[in-house]
This record gives sequence, structure tokens and C-alpha cells, in this order.
Amino acid sequence: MYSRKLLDWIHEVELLCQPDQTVWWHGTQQEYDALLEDLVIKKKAIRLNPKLRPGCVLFRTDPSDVARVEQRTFISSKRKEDAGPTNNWVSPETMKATMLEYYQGSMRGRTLYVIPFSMGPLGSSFSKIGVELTDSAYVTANMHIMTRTGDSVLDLMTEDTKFVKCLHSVGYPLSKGDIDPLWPCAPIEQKFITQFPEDNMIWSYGSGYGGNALLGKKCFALRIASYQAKNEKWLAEHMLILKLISPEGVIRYVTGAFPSACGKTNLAMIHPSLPGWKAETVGDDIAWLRFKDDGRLYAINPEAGFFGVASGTSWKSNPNAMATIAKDTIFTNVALTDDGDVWWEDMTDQAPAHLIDWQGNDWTPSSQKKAAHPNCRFTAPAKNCPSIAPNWEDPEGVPISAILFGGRRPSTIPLVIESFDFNHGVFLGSIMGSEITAATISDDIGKVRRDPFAMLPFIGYHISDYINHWLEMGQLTQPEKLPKIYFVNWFRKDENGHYLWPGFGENIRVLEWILSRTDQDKNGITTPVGILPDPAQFNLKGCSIDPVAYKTLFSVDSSAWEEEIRSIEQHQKIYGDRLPEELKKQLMELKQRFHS
Ligand code: O2Y
Ligand code: MN
Repeated sequence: MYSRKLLDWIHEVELLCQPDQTVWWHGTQQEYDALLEDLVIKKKAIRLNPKLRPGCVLFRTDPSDVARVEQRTFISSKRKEDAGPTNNWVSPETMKATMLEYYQGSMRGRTLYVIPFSMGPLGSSFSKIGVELTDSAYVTANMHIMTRTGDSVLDLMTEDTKFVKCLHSVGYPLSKGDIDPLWPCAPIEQKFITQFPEDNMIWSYGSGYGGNALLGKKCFALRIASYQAKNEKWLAEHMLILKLISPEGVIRYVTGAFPSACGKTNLAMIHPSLPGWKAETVGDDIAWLRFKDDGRLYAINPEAGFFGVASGTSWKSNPNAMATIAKDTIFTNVALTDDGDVWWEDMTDQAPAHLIDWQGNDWTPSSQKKAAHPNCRFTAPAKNCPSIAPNWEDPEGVPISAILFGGRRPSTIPLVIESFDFNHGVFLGSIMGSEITAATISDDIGKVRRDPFAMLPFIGYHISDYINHWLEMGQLTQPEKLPKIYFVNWFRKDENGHYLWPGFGENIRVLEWILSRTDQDKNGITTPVGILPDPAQFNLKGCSIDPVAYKTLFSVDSSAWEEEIRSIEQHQKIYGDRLPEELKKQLMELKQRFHS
């Protein structure tokens, strides 16, 4: 029996949005295949060459709908102060009134898909249920890959089951005789991505793309879940989860939060360069973490697939990702080769002589524009990843030994720093970020864009309460059971702008040091910024790294840190009069350590 609450809500949405028909998503392969086939027949998708990419299709979006729209993303909590200074806020009454007008008749001429989904393995005590009502077949197909969908989820729902109500419309109703564009969506000022944390509800209108529309991902698993996590004493974080197996067969798990463009998916799928080490992927983007009865912190990956950036992904940079997307993958905004395969910038050393670009135009290497959109994506089932851990869906989660925070910092920050304790680790998480480069349109090139915990766009409530929640979590268990916290920086450069650290598979050397610390507290040197590796003990066997580069990677330059401290002081102004006391104290202690 379907839940009355669910049926009533669907009926309400039918009356409001007026779809031509409603289709329940059961979550089967046959349904998925039929949906894609229909989209191919209607020329909304291109089937790729089955000999080269079996089960794969390509979608091209409207050029105006290619990424998350942070300026149109809102936290509609009752009180403005609960959304805090880092979120756009509109009161729930005003937002609902505005969006209801847009939703009125918005699905005319379209099909409403009802997608019950579970974030997290079915039935795990970590998992949460949502139902997305969407008028987009593209979203439906993507949700099928990215989450556990359909009847198996409905079977878990009783009248009392709390679920997140996710309503999505592309915002392009069709009247009789209208031609449906290739990628229907609404203009930017009519796009709304709204979280109502107190109502357990998400309303998204006007965009069909990625994080704006696949509502299980950023909207639910981070924004709504972070609010739930604060109230229920757990953590919903923008983190990969990596399983490491030492040459001796010891298994450890680490999580890592990195701002975009820092190689999170690459690290999640690392191919370790050190002999005997093995790495397996548990998750590449989101982790839900909670303490269990043994006092340790456990994590699950709430997702079932990868929605990864294709640009830059290659057999050199991430062979596991390339193997994952060899079949059963949805590609969005990549280029099409003449033999019906996909291509994007840096996928191969040499571009093909001819392509159809992401907007459907002829392209040659002499073209002025990029062949693929820089934010082009693949959506692929996690189970297709050769490095996926056999236990990645363990409903009990995996125990976490270390938490990594990182950023893209050409100067100042050493290769790795261990925090003195949990609160110092929270401070390190709060100051992470990346240096602004010429790739970003900004007047602040060279300055650091701080992105606390890589969560700035994803915290569903006040950032000060978020920091305080982390600090409170550190009090929930004995200190020795807490994961240790590390700050890593693969991106330090020399004065000529060359990277000092080879990165990729070589990052296992840093992970090896981290695990030597979590297991045995070995080989550390105390500095004012935290504990660094003893360079003499750090494993560089087989890694040809210049001795000068090596020294710089582990150096703490006090004048650079003075500048860093000034920059952190400036950044802490975002908290206004609600700067958490502990962050103030940690910054003061950092200053003092340099002067003692
Ligand atoms: O541009 C989008 O809509 C996708 S955003 C995204 C997708 C996968 C993983 N992470 C992100 C992100 O913005 O952090
Ligand atoms: Mn992400």
C-alpha cells in the first residue's frame, strides 16, 4: 500500500503543475532502457556507438543551463539568521508564493515522473528516503544511476516514514502545437533552487542540469542533510571516502574534503604508485558520518553513482574513471567523435581532426572554442568502477581513521600537516580554500578563496552553527577514538610556477605517512602550524624529486604565514558577530606559536 501522505502530495502537485500524465518509476533496467530509447527516438539524446561505448548516450543542454546556479540557490528557513551570512535567504512564505506561481501549469504537455529514492544503501540506519517529482526524463535517468530508486524504496515506506519532498520542473510548459526545444529550461532570473530545511522539502524550478535538478545530490545529501545532521548529531559532508590496504594487508579508511578542481574524484580512484599498496573507492563526493556504539566515526556514501567532470579526465589522470565510463554512462555536454564516441579537452594528448562540439557544431583543432563544455559530465554507476570497494554498500558504514582537508595552494601550505587535536583540525577545515587563478573571472587573482570544509555552497544553515556542530561532534567520543585531521596540499609550486609534488598516484606516500601517524604516532615534527613529516623518514623510494623541491614541500615560511594569518583574520569577518569562539582562539594560538 502506498503511503497516503505520498499519494496526497502527488495529487497536489498534479493539480498544481498539470502534467499530461504521471508515471511511477519502478527502478528497473527495462524501464531505464526504454526511457533512453524513447529519448533517442525523439532526438533528445544521441546513442553512442555501441561497439565503442555500449549502453551510453549523449545529451546536450541549453548553453544557459550548464552548471549549478549559486546565485539562484536559497535556504528558506523561517528566520533569516538561521540561513546565516553565506546563504541566499527568502522567507518561506514569499518563496512559496513566488514559486507556486511558476509551478502553476508548469508541466503542461509533459510527463510527471514519481521517483522514490534512497540516499544510502536500502534499509541502512544511515540512509534517508526522498521522493522526486520531476517533469524531466533526463533527470529521471540520472537519478536512476545516482541513487537507489523505485519499488524497493517504496517497500520501505510506511505511513510514518519521513521523506524529503523534492519537486522539480524544468519550467517550460508546452501548449498544443508548441515544439519542445532540445533542452527546455527557464531563463536565469526564473531559476530557483530552494531548500526548506524545516519542511524537509526542496523546490527546484527552471534548470534541468546537475546539482540544480538531481535533487538527491547537493540539495538533499548536503543542504537538507546537513541541517538534519546538526539536529540528529551526525555529519553530512562534501567528502570522498577512500579505502587503503597496506602491503601488510591492514585496511584503513579516510575521508577527504576538497574544493572543486582539486582532484577529489582522482584521489577517490587513486592508483597507488607505492608497491604493495592497494586503494579502493567507497565514494567520490559526499559522506554521511556518525558515531557508533564502539565510539568510532563511521561513513557511508549516500550515492550510487558518479556525476563527474569529464574535462581533464584521461587514462593518464584517472584510469579507474575512464574504465568506469566505458559503458552504461550518460554523457552531458561532451564532444562527439566521427565514429560515435566521446571526447573532451585533455582526454588525449592530441585532439581528433574533427568533432561535433557540445553545442552540435563542427569542430576542428583550429576552432577558437572548446569542443566540450568545461563542466561537461559523466553519470556512471559506482558498481562499474574497477576500484570500487567490495564493501562500498556496507549498511554499517566504514570506520574512519583520518579526515583530510585540502585546497589548491601554490605557496605557504606544506604538503601535509597533522592537526594538534580535533579542534585544531576543525580550525584547519575552516580555513581551507584555493588560490584564485586566471581561470576564474575575478579581480582577486593570487588571493585565497576560502571554502570552509568545501561546504560553503552546501551548508543548509548558519555557518557558525555548522562550525559549532563540528566542535560538538568532537565531544561525543573519547579523544583517542576520533579520526585524526590533516591538511594536505598537492599543489605547491616553485618560484618558476612548476608543481613541486607529482601528485596523482604518488599521493599514496602522503597517505602512508598519515596512516603511520594514525596507527603509531610515528615520524612527526612539531611546527607552529601543526605536525609535519620528518623529511628524513618520509618514504620517497622510487620517486625522483629534486632535493630543493623536497625541502620547500615541508617548509613553514614565517613571513608567508604572517600573510596567511592576516588573510584568515579577514576571512573570519564572514561570521560577523557570530565568529565561533574556538576559531578566534585557534587563530590567536597560531599567532602565538610563531612568536614563542
Ligand atoms: O555543475 C553541477 O551541477 C554539478 S556540481 C557537482 C557535481 C558532482 C560533484 N560535485 C559537484 C560540486 O559542485 O561540488
Ligand atoms: Mn562536489
